[in-house]
Amino acid sequence: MGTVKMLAAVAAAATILGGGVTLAQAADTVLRAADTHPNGYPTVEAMKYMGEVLKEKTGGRIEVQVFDSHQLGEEKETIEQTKFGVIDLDRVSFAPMNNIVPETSVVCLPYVFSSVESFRKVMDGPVGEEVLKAFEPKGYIGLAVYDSGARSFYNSKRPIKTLEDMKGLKIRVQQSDLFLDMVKALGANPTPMAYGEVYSGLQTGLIDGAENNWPSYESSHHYEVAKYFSLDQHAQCPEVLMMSKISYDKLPAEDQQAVRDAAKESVKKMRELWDAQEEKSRKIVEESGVQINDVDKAPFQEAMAPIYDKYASTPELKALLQKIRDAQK
Ligand code: GTR
Repeated sequence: MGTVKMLAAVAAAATILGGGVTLAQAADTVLRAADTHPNGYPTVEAMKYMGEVLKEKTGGRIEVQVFDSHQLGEEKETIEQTKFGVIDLDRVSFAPMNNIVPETSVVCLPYVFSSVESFRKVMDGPVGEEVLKAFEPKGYIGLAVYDSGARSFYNSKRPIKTLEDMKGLKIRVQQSDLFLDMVKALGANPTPMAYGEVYSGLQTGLIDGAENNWPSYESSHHYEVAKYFSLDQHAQCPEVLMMSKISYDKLPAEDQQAVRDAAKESVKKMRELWDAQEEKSRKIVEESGVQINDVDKAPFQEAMAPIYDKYASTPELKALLQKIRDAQK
């Protein structure tokens, strides 16, 4: 077999074996993209879509190769690797960026958005742009904000109806001081842990519960080992699609713009996928016998209110919080 033919065969085999992975033959640049979620999850699909748009915009010169299911590491690790240009594109939650980009904490503050509509309205406007821009001095290009619904608590012990029910529960949180403080303020014991370790943590009783949205609760199978889901919806902490500044700076200006445009175009796609997935995941969870309850949110909101001062501490962050509030009026 000639070298070219052999390469083609290898590429074809890799395409089959790698699931969603496509190997570019003609592309000059292949951007390596990381996501913790499995193939088919809205964020993964949105990133693949972004790759298709980008390929089209650059006449096939740039492709995106998506590594799903935390193949490239847990979020904390991919964030570090992205900083050094080992990973080009990274899709992570705002939460593990909270300690790096303080503006993201303001967006993740408890009950800062009154609804999904107001979240979308705010993030589509100047506030969204301001927050994405804040990634840059830290070594990342913030390309797009993706939906992530609302996060609620779930656990293996009891339904959470009042603050009293939170007392003493060991709750896994993302690696974020804000989330640590939120859980503390509610009287529970926060345990920071990587996403990939939560299932076994729940199973072995190392933790009693965690918090997340419907699609993550379902796709991670946490609902099989933590059967009480309490709809307190404490945070609408979104996802970010970001690029390594090192990788970005290597591209000519025209391609940089194409990356930005492709990412922006994927937001609409992500929302369609998200809305459908939320419904689907909720149904799967409901049918599995999970006990779901509503929560009177007022006492939760009140208990967490003091956190606002800590995370909207500087005049700039206070101003950002005010803009988020004003944009919802
Ligand atoms: C999900 C988010 C993931 C990850 C996960 C977690 O909602 O999409 O990127 O951050 O939460 O709780 O670690």
